[in-house]
Amino acid sequence: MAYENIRLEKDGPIAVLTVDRPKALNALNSATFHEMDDALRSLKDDTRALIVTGGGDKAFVAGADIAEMVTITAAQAREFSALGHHVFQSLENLPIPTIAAVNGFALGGGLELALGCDLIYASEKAKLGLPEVTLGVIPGFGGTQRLTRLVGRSRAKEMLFTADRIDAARAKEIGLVLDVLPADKLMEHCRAVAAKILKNGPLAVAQAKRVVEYGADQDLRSANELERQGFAVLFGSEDQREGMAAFLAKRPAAFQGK
Ligand code: CO8
Repeated sequence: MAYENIRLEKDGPIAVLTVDRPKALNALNSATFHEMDDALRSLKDDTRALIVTGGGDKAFVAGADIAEMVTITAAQAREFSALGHHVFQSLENLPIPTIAAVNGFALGGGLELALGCDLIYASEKAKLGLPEVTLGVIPGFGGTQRLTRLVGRSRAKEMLFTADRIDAARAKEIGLVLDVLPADKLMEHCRAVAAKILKNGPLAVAQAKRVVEYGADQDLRSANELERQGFAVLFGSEDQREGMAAFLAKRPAAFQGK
């Protein structure tokens, strides 16, 4: 599939998905979602980390495309919402670490996109918010739920009700972004984090992601059971033998992802 609204670039084991409609501040229309869906499906086993960012120098993603939504019916809104949910859920389900490099405005659907990633880093220029109530709607791509799980109900409600755009420093303060970088260092930082993760056992990283994600929705006992299973499964892998043998031999591990 040829892409008109996104770019997918490979840099060794790291892929970078850029939402690239700078004239509309990278707003997410249906075509963009379909391209993102295709891009996520196209990732092969040799991609071991994904960075998501926005094209141009102003926005990560300024939301769902308001021009596309202005006249849609409730049924079409349900469809559009389902499409966004599907794509962000696919992102969350990837067995590799995903990193949002929030390089500018991350509003509405843009913040929801970042929330679908495992780790969120922001540039000093970033502004984050959920302005949907100013448009007479609410987030429709998982934002009400993922933001609440990340920062707690009270802060999430504050952002949802006030529609305030917060800066990156404030977003870090409330636990929404992990770190704030100068604009020209953001991608470098995200690549460095990805590279650090890539040194570790890929099956172990995937299990860690899986048990955190699935466990977060469960009671502690069930979640701990998931951890026990994930832990045990890894003892059937060559990576576990290699990781522990390398430690004892005082050499770096050479993980194969097997
Ligand atoms: N959708 C469509 N076009 C957009 C969007 C958007 N979300 N954001 C910006 N644009 C366009 C502008 O219309 C403008 O186009 P043009 O040059 O043709 O007039 C261009 O991008 C540049 O934008 P501005 O001139 O407004 O740039 P400023 O620097 O003055 O302002 C802002 C930047 C503050 C980011 C401003 O553009 C803005 O407020 N954008 C809208 C932000 C917003 O409200 N986002 C939330 C949208 S709703 C949503 O994301 C979730 C809905 C839930 C989905 C449910 C499914 C049914």
